[in-house]
Amino acid sequence: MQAKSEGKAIVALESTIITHGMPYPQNLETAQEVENIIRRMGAVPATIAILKGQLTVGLTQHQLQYLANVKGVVKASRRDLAPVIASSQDGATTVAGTIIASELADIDVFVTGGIGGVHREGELTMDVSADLTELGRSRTLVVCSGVKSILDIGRTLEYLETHGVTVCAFGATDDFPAFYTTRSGHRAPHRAADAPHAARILHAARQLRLRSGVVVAVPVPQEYAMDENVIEESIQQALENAKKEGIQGKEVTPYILAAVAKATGGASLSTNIALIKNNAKVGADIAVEFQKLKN
Ligand code: PSU
Ligand code: MN
Repeated sequence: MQAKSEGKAIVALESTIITHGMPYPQNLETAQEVENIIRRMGAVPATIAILKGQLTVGLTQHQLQYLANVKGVVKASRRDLAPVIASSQDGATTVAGTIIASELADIDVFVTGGIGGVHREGELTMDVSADLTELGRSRTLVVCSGVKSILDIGRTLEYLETHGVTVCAFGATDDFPAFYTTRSGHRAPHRAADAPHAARILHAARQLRLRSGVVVAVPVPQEYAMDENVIEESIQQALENAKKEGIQGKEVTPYILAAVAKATGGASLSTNIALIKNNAKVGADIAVEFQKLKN
C-alpha cells in the first residue's frame, strides 16, 4: 500500500456497518463522509471488505458504491473469512474481521460506530460477539462509541477485562458510553484524556509487546444523543419481536439495529451517523499522533 510505504497514518474502517448496519443510501453517504473526514485530518482511510473472494484493504470509490448497493453480501466475522474467500464471494467484515485484516496490513487504528458485545441473556444463549475475543488477541486500537444498550454492557466490560483488553473512556469522562447515549452507568476502567494520550497508551502497549487490543470509547456528542427512555423502550420491543420471530445468531444484531431505527422514526440512524463521523475525527487524530511516536 502506497500510504504505508510513505509512512502516513492510516485508519481502517469496517464494512458490515455499510451492508448490514445502515440502509441505502445513508450507508454510502456516511461511508464517503467518514473517509473524507479522515482525509481532512491528514490520515488515509482504508475501508476493508472481501470482494469476489479478494480481501481488499482500502476500497476505491467504485468498490464502495458497489458494496453499498449489492445484495447478498455475507457478514464476515473471523469464522467466515476463509469460506467467503474460498468461494469467491462478497463479504462485509465485522469489527472482528476488520481487525484481522488490519493486522495483516499493519494498520494500527480502526474506527467504527459500535462493537459487538455480550447480548442480554447471553448467560443463557451464549451469544457473545466474536469482536470481543478478537480484541483480546489483536494489537489494534479500536475507536467506537461503546456498545449499544441492546447488549448487556456490564457483562461486555467483564468479558473484555478477562481477555485483557484495555478499555478507555475518551475525553473528560469516566463513564463507558452506550452508543446512542453518552453514559451507560458503567465506569470505564481507564481514561484517555485526548488523542495524544490515547496514542501514548497504544505506544506503551506496543513496547510491552502486549498481543491484546485497546478500545477507545468516545461518547456521542451531546447534541446528537438520544433520550434514554425512548431508546430503551424501542430496544425492549425489538428484543421481544426478535425472540418471537426466532431470530438467532449473526442475524440478531442487524435485525435489532433495523427495528430500533424504524421504531425511533430514523432518529437512531441520525445519531448513528453523527457518532461515527465524530469517531472518525478522533480516530484520525489518534492515528496521526501515534505515527509521530512510531517515527
Ligand atoms: N453495532 C452497530 N452497528 C453495526 C454493528 C454493530 O452499531 O453495524 C456490526 C459490526 O460490524 C459488529 C457486528 O462487528 O455488527 C457485530 O455483530 P455480532 O453481534 O453478530 O457479532
Ligand atoms: Mn452473536
